[in-house]
Amino acid sequence: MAYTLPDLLYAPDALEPHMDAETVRIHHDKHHGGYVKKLNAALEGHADLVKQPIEQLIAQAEAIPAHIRTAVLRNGGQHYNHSLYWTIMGPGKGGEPKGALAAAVKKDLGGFDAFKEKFTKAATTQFGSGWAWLYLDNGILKVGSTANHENPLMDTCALNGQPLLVIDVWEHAYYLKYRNLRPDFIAAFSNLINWDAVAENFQKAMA
Ligand code: MN3
Repeated sequence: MAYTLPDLLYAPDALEPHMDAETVRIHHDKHHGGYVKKLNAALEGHADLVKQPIEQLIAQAEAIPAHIRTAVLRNGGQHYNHSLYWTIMGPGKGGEPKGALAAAVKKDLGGFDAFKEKFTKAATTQFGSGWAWLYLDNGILKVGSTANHENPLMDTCALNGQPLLVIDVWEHAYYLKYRNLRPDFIAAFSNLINWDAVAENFQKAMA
């Protein structure tokens, strides 16, 4: 048993022109694939840990033996974050949330424009490598960012809750096409957000 790299739900060139095929290919196969390999290597001889869903594995730092904790949280966090990232994008997406999610965005964040502003700011101002999130904290939608591999599922993270939507702002996510222009990548990303998938994550998190 081992953790596996999930297949993309679309062709690598399907997100053009907002995200180029070469970035998607390298990012998925090499970067995400590399985290999965390193995660499995760190967990060799720990079959009890490997049988947990990735969400559970990374949630409690103290439950991971100290000598492999850093490697498991880093690579396991990256495995979880990227797995979510691929599923909340799609070709011909973008637009705005509908239904219950739209209502919650209005109630908790002040509406879609306010969400967009908060999310863009979180992604733009994250210093160095990291992620920006829309997540559910005790039934309340929140926006925030994390450094490196961290995510709101981890009890070691400053944010707490269930991740719904994420953008990768590591340079490997955009540098081939956007070079140093992270804000241009973040703006283009809004054309890729699969709000139906985010709404599904919202429903599950509310249940
Ligand atoms: Mn990445």
